[in-house]
Amino acid sequence: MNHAMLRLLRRLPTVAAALLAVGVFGACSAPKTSSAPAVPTKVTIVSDAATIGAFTPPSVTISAGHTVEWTFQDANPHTVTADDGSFTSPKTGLASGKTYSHTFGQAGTYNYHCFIHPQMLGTVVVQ
Ligand SMILES: [Cu+2]
Repeated sequence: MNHAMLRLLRRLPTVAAALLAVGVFGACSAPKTSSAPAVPTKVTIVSDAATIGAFTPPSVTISAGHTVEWTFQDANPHTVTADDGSFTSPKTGLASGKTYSHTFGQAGTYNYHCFIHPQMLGTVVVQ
């Protein structure tokens, strides 16, 4: 074994310890957002004699950064359209079996409606 290689071998424990320290520190300082994504909050869109359709439940409360998933369960097409236009499912409408999801990054109260049936109303409260 030559002299240079011997020197390297002597330094290996130091190098390994340094790498380990970086690894442990990195794991501890990892942002909490890297954990598995939260299960989306579900809203179902069903037929309703009074309004032609309904969001069930009409109001949900979630934490900022979380997602609401709407499931269309009516043969008639509906939309999920923010009153302020900040999000919408396709305005031609989605019907039974389709889903639409939106992730809310900012706290606030988001009122939405069905573009086809304006009397269908819902609210997402983001805390
Ligand atoms: Cu509708």
